[in-house]
Amino acid sequence: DSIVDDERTSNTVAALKQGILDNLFYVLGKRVEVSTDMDHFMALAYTVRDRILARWLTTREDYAKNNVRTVYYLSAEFLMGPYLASNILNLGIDDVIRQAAGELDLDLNHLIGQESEPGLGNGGLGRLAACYLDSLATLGVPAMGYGIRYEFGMFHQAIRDGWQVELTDYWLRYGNPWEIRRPQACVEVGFGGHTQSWADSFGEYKVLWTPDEVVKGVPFDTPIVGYRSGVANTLRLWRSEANESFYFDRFNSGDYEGAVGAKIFAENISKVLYPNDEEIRGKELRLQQQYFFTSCSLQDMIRRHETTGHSLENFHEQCAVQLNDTHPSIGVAELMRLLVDIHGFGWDKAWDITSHTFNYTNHTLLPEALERWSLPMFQSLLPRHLEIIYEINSRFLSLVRTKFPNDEARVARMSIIDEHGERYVRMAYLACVGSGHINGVAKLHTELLKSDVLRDFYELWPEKFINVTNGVTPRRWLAVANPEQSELMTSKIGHDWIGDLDQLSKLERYAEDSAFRSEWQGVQRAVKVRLAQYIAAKTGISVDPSSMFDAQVKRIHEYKRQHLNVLYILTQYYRQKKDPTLEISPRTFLFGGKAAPGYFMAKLIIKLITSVAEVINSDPEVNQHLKVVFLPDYNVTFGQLVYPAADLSEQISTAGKEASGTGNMKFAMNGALTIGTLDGANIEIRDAVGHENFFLFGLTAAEVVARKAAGYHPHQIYESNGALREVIDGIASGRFSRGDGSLFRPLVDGLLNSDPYLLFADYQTYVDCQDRVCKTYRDQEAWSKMSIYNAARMGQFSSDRSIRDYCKDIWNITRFEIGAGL
Ligand code: 26Y
Repeated sequence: DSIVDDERTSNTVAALKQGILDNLFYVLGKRVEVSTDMDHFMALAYTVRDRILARWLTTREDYAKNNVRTVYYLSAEFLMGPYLASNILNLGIDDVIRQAAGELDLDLNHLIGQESEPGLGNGGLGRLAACYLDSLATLGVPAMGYGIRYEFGMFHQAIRDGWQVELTDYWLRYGNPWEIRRPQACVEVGFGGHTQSWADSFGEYKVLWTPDEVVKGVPFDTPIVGYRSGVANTLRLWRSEANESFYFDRFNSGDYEGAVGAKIFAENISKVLYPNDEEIRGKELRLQQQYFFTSCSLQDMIRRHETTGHSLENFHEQCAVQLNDTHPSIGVAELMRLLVDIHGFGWDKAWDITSHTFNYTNHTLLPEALERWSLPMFQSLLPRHLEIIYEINSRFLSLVRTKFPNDEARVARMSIIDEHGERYVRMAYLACVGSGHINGVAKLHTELLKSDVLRDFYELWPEKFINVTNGVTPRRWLAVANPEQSELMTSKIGHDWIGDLDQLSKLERYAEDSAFRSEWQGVQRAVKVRLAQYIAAKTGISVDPSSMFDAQVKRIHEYKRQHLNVLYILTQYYRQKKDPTLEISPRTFLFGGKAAPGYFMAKLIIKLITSVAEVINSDPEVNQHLKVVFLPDYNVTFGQLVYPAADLSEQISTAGKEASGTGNMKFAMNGALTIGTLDGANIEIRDAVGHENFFLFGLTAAEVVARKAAGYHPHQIYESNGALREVIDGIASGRFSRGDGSLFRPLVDGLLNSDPYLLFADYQTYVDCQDRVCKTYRDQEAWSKMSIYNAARMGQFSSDRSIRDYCKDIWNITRFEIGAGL
């Protein structure tokens, strides 16, 4: 195999050992005697990267040679997680690496633990992008991810006095061994300024945009290795830097403040990830970030397209651009600008290319998460783009008028410019108008897009709408995260499931095999012991691995209802206090997740969890049965520990609010049972694993709407439900806040007076369902059976399936031959 077999990078144990030692000396400049764990991690990471480079370059050459249509995945977030273990698995060099490390007296697992993850995303949306890159490379799809190389990623969360405290994430502190800076491929991006228009000598309307600021985008490339596919695609992240000529011009003319200001402006753009999900704040810097990386990426695509000898007229035939939510949707206007202003296309031709290039994935139904930018801000930052958007809008609204005559209300509803009050640009509408396909991320979500959020667009263009249910990569979330379960599965059905998750169905017959079930239980136990040790080390809390591990890990949000979980915990607590002889099955409630720094209620929910934990964990009357743990700083790395160890997965959002969820899939694949509502992908998971293997409760999305329409009165539920009243009164009394009755007042009052996420409406069915969970868990044989059926039936939730769907239904990519034979 020519691509890996030169002496320096062969995969023999001897060559790997030599590689580690060479990298330690020549790259890190350290002698073995004084090297640290971090040095060893770095040396190993470079040694693995050395094994990636040949196939990375070969992949690129193969794509160029074969003239392939390429997918460009534009995302403001890529939550990649640590690379080392995943790269080792995907390269298929686990055994030799482990041996080479061992012979150098290095513990591979310990080295893997040294890597600090690039937290360049908030949660679900960013992690989905990462899973999709893994699947694209695994399937050999010509693809590239484009995003921002934030200097500071998602903040680290500490818990002090029960409250969340945010700490800076300086993930680049020790350097990043996976990336390569490519200064020769840098591009320029303008901001602000003004436009001038004139008619040229042919009478054509021309526009010149003169920006106030020009910044440089410098690409940093990271290889994305496919699972045993021989392919390595690229994740290209842009860093903003000062443009030297701009800087020196001002400096030389004595404008020192201007020079320094320009430098600060430029360097600020890729400085930090906004830690808000699902709630927009019209911050100018955020729009700068979005335009910056989108413009860099489109310019880069055009350059690549032209250097491979293609005419820009065929751009849309060679390039499929996927918009990961509206964050890169300014790209629609930017591609028009590039084609019309820079490359001299007429409007109609440019629009034909643009509208056949983009596709838009929507990830949310929450109205507060739909991005809008105020016109004055947009105008001052992107004056030319606003003109273009007006033109797009005016042509679009003519179409609406033709299709729906005499319906000006509809025209106003659909306008890309929201004329109400302070006037805004509606980015989701720009994305819809500029895209060939619009997709939701689970069946219910797509249906709700069509009937609700994007209903007018569905009525205009029904053929644009399509569902692609999310998926997650079984490489990271099973093979890497859960080696114990993976080995057991492989011992029965071989290892093909890693690249073809439908193979897991071969495990079904083992559900009825009691010998296999006891092996399954042994594995689960071992994984739980591993997590218990970690919890003890991190928090000092000792948890019992034979108790049920009940986990809710995800961003803290009212719609996700972590506080509903707390209401159940307190219900159990009161039951136990009243009757200490009550036999309740021991449970460990695990929480993890970050709150957006400005989201007061989410922070108060964290404080509620930690306050309840303090009381319960220190009460000897209950702490034999109940433990509550809030694990600080939940991230991908920690997810890899918790998904495998959970017995029960909490997916309890208000129906109609969670677009899909992906944690639900990671848990179920790892054999956890789900307690959940009919929301997002829960519905499809339940259908796949069998209704009898899923704990369902709660109102449906339609019932939620009806209930609110009929007038919802949470206070009445409180009055009539004694157990709920006791819990709410307990929280309000200060019993869990050292006597401070005012602390949780905002939370309690919010529930009593409005309860927008219907916790009270779902409370009793949730408690009843939890009681069924307890009863089932007491029968370990029955539980294991259900657990095995869950794992065995999760094939369709592999991101490989999602990516095949995108290829077939959206990107029109049918060829997967690149690299497949390598
Ligand atoms: C506009 C800005 C504030 C913003 C930033 C991040 C808005 C939204 C987000 C992130 C959204 C997100 O993570 N959504 C989640 O996407 C997952 C992948 O599709 C879904 O599984 C999940 O239900 C959805 O909440």
